[in-house]
Amino acid sequence: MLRFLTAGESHGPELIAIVEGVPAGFEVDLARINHHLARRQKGYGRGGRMLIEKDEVRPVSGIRFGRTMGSPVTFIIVNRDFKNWEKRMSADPADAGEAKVITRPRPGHADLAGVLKYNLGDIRDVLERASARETTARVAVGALAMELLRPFGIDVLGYVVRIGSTEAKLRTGLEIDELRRVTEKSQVRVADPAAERAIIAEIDECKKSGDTLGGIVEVVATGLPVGLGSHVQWDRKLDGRLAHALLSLQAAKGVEFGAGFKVGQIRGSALHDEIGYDAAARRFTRESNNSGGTEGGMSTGEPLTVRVAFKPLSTLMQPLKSVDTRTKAEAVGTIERSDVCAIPAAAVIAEAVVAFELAGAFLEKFGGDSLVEITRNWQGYLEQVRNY
Ligand code: EPS
Repeated sequence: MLRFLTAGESHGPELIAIVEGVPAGFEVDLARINHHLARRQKGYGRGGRMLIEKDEVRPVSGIRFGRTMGSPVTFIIVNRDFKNWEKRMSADPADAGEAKVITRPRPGHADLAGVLKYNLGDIRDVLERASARETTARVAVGALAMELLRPFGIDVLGYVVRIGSTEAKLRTGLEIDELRRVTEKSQVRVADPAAERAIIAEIDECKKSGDTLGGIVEVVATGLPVGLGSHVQWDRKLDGRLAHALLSLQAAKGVEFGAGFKVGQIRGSALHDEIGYDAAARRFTRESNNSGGTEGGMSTGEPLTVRVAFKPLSTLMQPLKSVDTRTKAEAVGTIERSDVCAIPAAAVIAEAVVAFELAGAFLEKFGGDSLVEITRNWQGYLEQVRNY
């Protein structure tokens, strides 16, 4: 079973991820992993923090001479900003007087529920871990998962389809490589230059007025074999697992596959993806992909398409009404340095999360402890499906 934990506070010394269940013999290119971390740092609308950080993994276990050994893989990522927070984030009780206690919770943030649940006096004890800084570790884990999917020709890409009031045209029909090339060049990860201009203007407007913007990202995965996940038990359904993982992302509020929420308004005759057979390729085909690549909780073999809606960031420079938790007097939410819009980064993060869940489902299907063993199982299954 592939699983991971992350640890670390936003302004603490380091972020850590431990990934367990990684089979042996897979090539891991740290430059590729760091490339994904750099992608996550980009995007129009970020605040000052991204000028301080330069995220890179330091591998401390599980990889030797560029290959996995079968043991847990641990990555450490340094928070460069920690040098500005050493006293305020110190583990030493002698430094307790250095911190300014935060008592004005931001509507929309983990602040209020967190201090009540954990019985904490200082909101910082909650916000440090609730922060989306944690997604750096998740991108490192997802990038490792991509290394596990790579030998099997599975490719995963995230991009932006909406920010605020602007919807980006999708340019359907683009191959994933071309979509990658186009969205990678965009400052907001869209494949639509007109939408990009409108989005940048809206971000600028929000920055001026102290507001924030949410949006929707889409992740597509190609090269999946039919049959990842299973219909037989609720917690083995691939779409269910993906939705769980994606909704665990900071600020994520909705997930949809394929035609998504529109399925409720389209007739069955128009919605379901009719089945054909390509005798030369010995494979079943589909005339559409409204399912988003899953039926019955299993991959269909068509591209997986999933979208995630993220709410606008809850740190507002024009703060909303709140209450001081100590005095119970009316107040406004705390102002912290933050971003106006982090949706371009969210596309990279959602992509990583999807990659991890797919790698987990792939390893469950084709099980084994080494690349050689898994490859044999995978090839045998593909042949079985072709001969069906
Ligand atoms: C975040 C607030 C900002 C963001 C941060 C997430 O950080 P800071 O308070 O240090 O300015 O930059 O995101 C990251 C640090 C990151 O690496 O993405 C928040 O409150 O969630």
